[in-house]
Amino acid sequence: MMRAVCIWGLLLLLSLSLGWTKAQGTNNTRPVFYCGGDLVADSGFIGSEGFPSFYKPNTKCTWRITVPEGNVVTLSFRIFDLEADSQCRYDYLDIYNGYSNLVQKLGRFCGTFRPGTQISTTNTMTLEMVTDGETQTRGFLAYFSGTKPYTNAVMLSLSDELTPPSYFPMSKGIAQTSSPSNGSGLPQT
Ligand SMILES: [Ca+2]
Repeated sequence: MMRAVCIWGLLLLLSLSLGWTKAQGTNNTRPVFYCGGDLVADSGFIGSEGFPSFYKPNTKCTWRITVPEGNVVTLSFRIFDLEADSQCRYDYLDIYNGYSNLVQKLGRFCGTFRPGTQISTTNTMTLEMVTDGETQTRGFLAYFSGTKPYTNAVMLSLSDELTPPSYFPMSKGIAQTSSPSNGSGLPQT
């Protein structure tokens, strides 16, 4: 009887300590960014190795994003800071429309100008970051999410409609004719 109690006590202690260590592991909310990897999720953050610390020289990191089947990958950059060059010859980030670097390239990016939102046509997207031996900066931080293809189409067409047409300037003349001018010349005494 005494032995049974001891075993149960031991098991309880064991499960508590296991639960505690597990909680410690998951409580760490700040994500750690590695050089490449497979990201399979509905959504999440992706960043250059060691972000927000400076990235490393002479590296080539490849990330593959996979969102649920039937969705497309929408990638929006929060921070972008790679060594600047007009032709992105030194450090750059390539984004591919699929699960490898052999498919259509959506773009090559470098410098500090934040790229626009990247959207794939399937549920996968590949990012490849290459750095040379000199000059490192902060790198990038982006948020990816799986979205329905038609949602993106609606959003894009909406944003087109909301953009005011540039061929219709708001001239000052129109504003002046609409301002009230009645009562002028008639003193209220
Ligand atoms: Ca560099």
